[in-house]
Amino acid sequence: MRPKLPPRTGKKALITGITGQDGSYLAELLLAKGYDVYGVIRRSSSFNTGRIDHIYQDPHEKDVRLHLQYGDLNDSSSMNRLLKVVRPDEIYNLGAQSHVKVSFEIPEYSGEVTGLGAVRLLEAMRDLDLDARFYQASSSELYGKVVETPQTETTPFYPRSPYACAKAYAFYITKNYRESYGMFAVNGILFNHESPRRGETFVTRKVTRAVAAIKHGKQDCLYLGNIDAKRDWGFAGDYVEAMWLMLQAKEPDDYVVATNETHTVREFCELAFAHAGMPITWKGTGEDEHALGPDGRILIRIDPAYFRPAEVDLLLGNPAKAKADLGWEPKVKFEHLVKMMVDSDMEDLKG
Ligand code: NDP
Ligand code: GDR
Repeated sequence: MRPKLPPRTGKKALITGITGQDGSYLAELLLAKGYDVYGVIRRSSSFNTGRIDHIYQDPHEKDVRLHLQYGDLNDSSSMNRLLKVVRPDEIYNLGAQSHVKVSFEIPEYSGEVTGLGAVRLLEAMRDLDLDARFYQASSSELYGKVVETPQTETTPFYPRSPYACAKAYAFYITKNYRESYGMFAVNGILFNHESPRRGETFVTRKVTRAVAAIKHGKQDCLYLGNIDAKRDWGFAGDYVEAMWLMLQAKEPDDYVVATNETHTVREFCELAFAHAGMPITWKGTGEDEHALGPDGRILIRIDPAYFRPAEVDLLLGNPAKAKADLGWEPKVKFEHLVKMMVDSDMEDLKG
């Protein structure tokens, strides 16, 4: 059942990427704060609203707070029209071709959506003289090749993929519009954040889904790429609060949002399989490395097809500035996150 909503605040937020992992958590958060939420959705040949179905409201109902509108970040006229009609107080630009590996296959398209998408919104705001606050979903992928750790707001960027190059453009154009036109436009430099709603082809969810499928006898083996990559993994539900806090601040600024803890993909697998009662042991090296389950079966193998042309080896973020200025801190710890995702995938498979 849909949660009961508080009285309206009169505030309107527009979210691009509402059908994605973060968009769905952010929409829940804003509805619970009494916002009217306008979500941009894309036409698709099959339903793509699975993550927001639980908060969907029939437009014929009374007191509708969640409004879904067709649009596309590649179509400036649709962005212009939406901003003109809605005139939101806050804009959260979460829409993106967000898969790093896939961006090597479709670099130009990734640049269009993930990079130029931001300037289409900012220009629409300028054209309409819209006094809205703008949040850009920037990424720890900007740091790319390791220059220093932990990474902070002052660490130089070194993008390592077409996705990260596009995000670098979006980061700087957001900052540039803030400095050029005095807009309240900010970047959240968010490190990896996961949840049971994480896309199925990102490594964490790929692992937890495989754990559940292997446990239920529906899959034999999981194939992975670089298991030595290190990531600073947090919980998406915590991170959308940081997005909102950034737009409530007195002054616009850019913030790192992270846990200040890093783990390898290998460690993620160990925890996830162990939580499902299948502790693993690693054998072999390089591309022949594999993980054995408690009964000696091979549960994980390496497939070089998942390696990237250029890898980001180590991400570790220091969120001290977000804590000091916004009072933001992550609540969910790594071990809890892994268990939450495994439990959810186990439950799904039972269903
Ligand atoms: P998802 O991949 O789950 O969601 C991406 C969203 O963007 C979907 O709603 C998708 O729509 C939408 N989208 C894709 N292309 C377009 C387009 N051309 N026009 C409009 N919308 C489009 O991403 P996350 O929720 O994980 O991430 C949200 C944002 O934060 C992204 O910008 C991502 O790059 C960034 N980010 C994510 C991090 C993470 O760890 N999750 C960390 C740092 C930054 P559809 O459902 O129709 O495909
Ligand atoms: P990332 O997330 O590239 O950090 O981008 P992803 O989960 O795809 O990869 C994390 C690390 O795991 C390694 N890896 C694999 N990755 C995938 N997807 N599939 C595999 O089989 C696999 N095996 C090993 C990768 O090489 C990588 O090192 C995510 C996205 O959400 C971006 O949009 C966001 O900006 C960043 O996080 C922060």
